Amino acid sequence: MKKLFYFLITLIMIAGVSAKDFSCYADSVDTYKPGLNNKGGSISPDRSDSGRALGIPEETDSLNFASLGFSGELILKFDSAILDKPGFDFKVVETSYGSPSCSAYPEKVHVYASFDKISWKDFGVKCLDSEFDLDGLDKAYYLKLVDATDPDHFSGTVDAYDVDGVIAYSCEKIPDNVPEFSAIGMVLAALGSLLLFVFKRK
Ligand SMILES: [Ca+2]
Ligand SMILES: [Ca+2]
Ligand SMILES: [Ca+2]
Repeated sequence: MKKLFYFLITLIMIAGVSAKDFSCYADSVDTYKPGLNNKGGSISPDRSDSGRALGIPEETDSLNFASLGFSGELILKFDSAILDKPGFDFKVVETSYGSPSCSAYPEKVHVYASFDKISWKDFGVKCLDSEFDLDGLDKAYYLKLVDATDPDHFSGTVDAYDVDGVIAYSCEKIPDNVPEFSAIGMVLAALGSLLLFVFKRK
């Protein structure tokens, strides 16, 4: 009976600290090589701050993005890898004011993912906000976004695909880091500890 009780307490505590999937966002900029605008000029500083592609995408009509410029490139690094789970694994969020359709405003990006920044999985070209499935690539620490916008589709001065940020739907834990506890997990762990304490006092 005593052994069974200890076993149950252990189970509760394991359930309490077991890792839970969590979403994450790009942590750092590895490479930013902005292209030019469609008139051959440089992208203005307020539209080429690559740090604006990091963290939680704001998803607002504001200067929340880094423009790629035509044929420009951005490599984003994740401290904890994006994992391949069933279905889509990450979403690239683009900023175009008023959220136009792709046919109305065809800003496009060629997306690649990599575990080691040496070998890249190619996801092809997508338009505006787009979701991606790692589809067999177990995990990815790097995403490479290369502008693939056709300047002939635009009048006025434009600077191609604007990266607000990336949402990874499931990320691995960082080794030697503080584990992420789910709220219910923390309650279970506390309950397990309390039971252990009370039982031991008897
Ligand atoms: Ca997947
Ligand atoms: Ca845009
Ligand atoms: Ca942003």
